[in-house]
Amino acid sequence: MEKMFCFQCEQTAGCKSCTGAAGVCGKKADTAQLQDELTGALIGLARAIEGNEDLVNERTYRLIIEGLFTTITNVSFDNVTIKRLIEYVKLEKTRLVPQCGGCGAPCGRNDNYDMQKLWNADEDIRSLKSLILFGIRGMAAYAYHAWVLGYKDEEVNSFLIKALFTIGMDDYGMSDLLPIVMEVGKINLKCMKLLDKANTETYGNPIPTEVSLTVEKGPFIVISGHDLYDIKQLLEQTEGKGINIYTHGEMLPAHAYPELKKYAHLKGNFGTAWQNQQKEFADIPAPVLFTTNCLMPPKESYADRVFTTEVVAYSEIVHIGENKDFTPVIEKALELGGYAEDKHFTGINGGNKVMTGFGHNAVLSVADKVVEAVKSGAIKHFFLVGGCDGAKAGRNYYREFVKHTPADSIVLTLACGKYRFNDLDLGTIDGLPRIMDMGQCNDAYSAIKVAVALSEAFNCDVNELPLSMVLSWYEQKAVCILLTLLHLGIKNILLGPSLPAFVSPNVLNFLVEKYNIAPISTVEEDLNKLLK
Ligand code: SF4
Ligand code: SF3
Repeated sequence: MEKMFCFQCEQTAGCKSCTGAAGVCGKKADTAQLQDELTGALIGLARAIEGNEDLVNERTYRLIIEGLFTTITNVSFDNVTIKRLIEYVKLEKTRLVPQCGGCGAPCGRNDNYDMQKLWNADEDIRSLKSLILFGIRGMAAYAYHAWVLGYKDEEVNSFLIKALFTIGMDDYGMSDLLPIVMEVGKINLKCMKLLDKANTETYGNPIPTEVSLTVEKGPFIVISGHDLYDIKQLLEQTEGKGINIYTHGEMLPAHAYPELKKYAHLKGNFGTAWQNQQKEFADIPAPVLFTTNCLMPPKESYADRVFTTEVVAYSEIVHIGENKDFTPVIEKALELGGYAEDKHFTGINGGNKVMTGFGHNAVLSVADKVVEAVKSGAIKHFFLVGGCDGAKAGRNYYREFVKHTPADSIVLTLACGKYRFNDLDLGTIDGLPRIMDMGQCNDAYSAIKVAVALSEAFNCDVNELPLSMVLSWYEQKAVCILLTLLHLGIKNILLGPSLPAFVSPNVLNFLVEKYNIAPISTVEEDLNKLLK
C-alpha cells in the first residue's frame, strides 16, 4: 500500500495533508496506515470498555496511553512495535468482551473503528474530532512521563477513553463534539499539573541554571527528548565512567532539577532544536539517545550512533528496553571517544551559553520583585513566546520578535522553539533576566501558574494583564496546550508559523469569534498590536 492520509502536524505537505508514499516527516505510508489501525483498535477498546468499566485496570490504561503516544509525530517509525501494540490492544479487548470473538451474530458494537470514516467525514466534524484526537495524543505523552515516575490520575485516564469513544461516534454533530474539544483542554491542565508534580517531587523544583554549549574533550553521550526518568538512569549508569552527558532539544531543562544537576558529569547542552539534528549529528564522535519526539529518520552517516528508548522507535536502530540497561550506549561512547579537545559551539545567535530553570517555583519566589517592577513601570509588558520549533524559514519570526521586544519587557519561554533566541543576551530588569526559560512544553503549566498569580496580584482577569502569548506549534502536544489555554479563557493568542490544516474555516471562525485567536503576521505589526 502506497497511500496515506495524515495532517496532524504543522509541516504537513502543502499545508494540507500528506497523502503520498511518505510524509514530510519521513513516515512511510504503511507506518501511517498501521498508526491508523492502532488508533482504530484503541477506539474499539474504548467501545468494549463501555459497560465493562469494572474490568478496566492499569494495563488497560497503560496500553491506551502508550498507543496514543506512539502515534505522535516523530515518535515511532517502526512497524514491528506498532503491530505488537495492535496485538496487545486486541488481546485486551478480548479480555473485556470475550464473548464477542466467538459470537455467531456480531452486532458490531465493539468493532474497531475505520479511520477512513474520520478522514472522509464532513470537514467540520473531521476538524473537531481531529482536535480531540491530536489533543489526546499530546496529553497521553505527558501522562506517560508522569506514569513512569509513578504518578497516575484516574480522571485523566478515564477521559482518554471517553475521547476515543467520541471519535468513533459517527452520528455526533458539532454541538456534541465542541464541549469535548474544550474538555481536552481542561483535562490536559490536570495532566500537566500531574507531570509537574511528578517531576518536581521526584527531582526537586528547578533552579535557574546557566548551561554551557561547550563540549569538553573525551567520551560523551547526547540525550534528547522529554523523559527525565531516562536521563536520571543514564546519569546513574555513567557516573564515574569518564563519560560526560549533554542534553539536546527538550532535555535542556533537566539541568535545572536539583536531583539531576547534582551529577558533575551533566556538563552542558549540544545542538539546537530537533529539525537541525540531521546536520548537527552528522559527524559527532558520540552516541545520541532519543527518549521521545522529535526523532527524524537518521542519516546513514550517523545511524549507527543513534539509540531509542521508551515509545520512540525506528526500524534497525538499537532500542533500549524497559530494563533501562544503557550498556550499548555507554560502550558506543567509549568506542567513539568524543572530541580530542574541548569543542566550543554556539547557539543560533552566536551565544556560548543558555539559561534555564525559571519554573513556577523560581518565578513565584521573586513574585514581590516582579510585582514591584510592574508597579514602578520598570516592567511594562510580558510576552510568552513559546512552543515548538520546526523547519520552516518563517519561524525566524520568533527570533526577530524576541529581538525587537522593548527593553522594559520580559520574555517567558518554553519548549524547543526557544532555540531561536535562547542564546541572546537581552540583559536584565532589576536583576531579573529579560528571557526566562520555564522549561519543556509541558511546563506551560508553569506559565499558567505565573499568569494566574499575576492576575491575583493585580486583582484582574488574566486577559487584562500586560501579557501577550505568541505561540509556535508543530506537533500534537502543542494542540493540547492550546486547548488548555482556550479552556482557561485566554484570548488574543497569536499562533504560527501557519494555522493547523485540520482546523476548518467554520471551526476557525468559532475560535476567532470566541477567543480572538489570530495567525502571526509581521514582527512590527504584531508588536504594535500587542503593545497598544
Ligand atoms: Fe505529514 Fe506531519 Fe503526518 Fe508526518 S506527521 S505524515 S509530516 S502530517
Ligand atoms: Fe519540540 Fe518536538 Fe514540540 Fe516539547 S521537541 S516541543 S516539536
